[in-house]
Amino acid sequence: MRVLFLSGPNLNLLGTREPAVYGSTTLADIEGLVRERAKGLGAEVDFRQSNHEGQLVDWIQEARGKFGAVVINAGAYTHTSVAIRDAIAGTGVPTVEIHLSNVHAREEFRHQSYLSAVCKGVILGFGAQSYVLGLEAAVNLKA
Ligand code: CA2
Repeated sequence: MRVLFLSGPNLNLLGTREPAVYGSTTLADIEGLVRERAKGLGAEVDFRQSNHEGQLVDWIQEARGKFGAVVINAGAYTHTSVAIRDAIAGTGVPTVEIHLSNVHAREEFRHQSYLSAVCKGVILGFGAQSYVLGLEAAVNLKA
């Protein structure tokens, strides 16, 4: 299966700031972990990051017919973006929502996700492993 990984705003800063919240692993390190696991699962992975909401929407739309699943950490857009929610719902590509941190143990404004209701499921709170678990969930999705 081909799986598209999308990471949203500021996740390019991982490993460089706020290590107490997000750890010291960089997004490139996480991509390496995901690619290693993908080999074992026989999955093909495309790994992208953008700080721009519209770019994420474009990539979700383009996933239709090209990827079997999307795994998305939309970052702060999780809590604000009707546009990303509509893109996930509109394209119909099965999507797994992931987060590094346990957003429910954090500020109230992070407790709401506009995406969860249109995703197959949600994985959160496991740091870099959330991405690997997201891949495992994606390859095991039943249509
Ligand atoms: O826990 C997650 O994965 C989040 O999606 C991360 C987002 C946050 O807004 C969500 O509520 C939960 C923030 C990503 C920003 O990452 C940074 C990394 C290093 C330094 C600054 C920001």
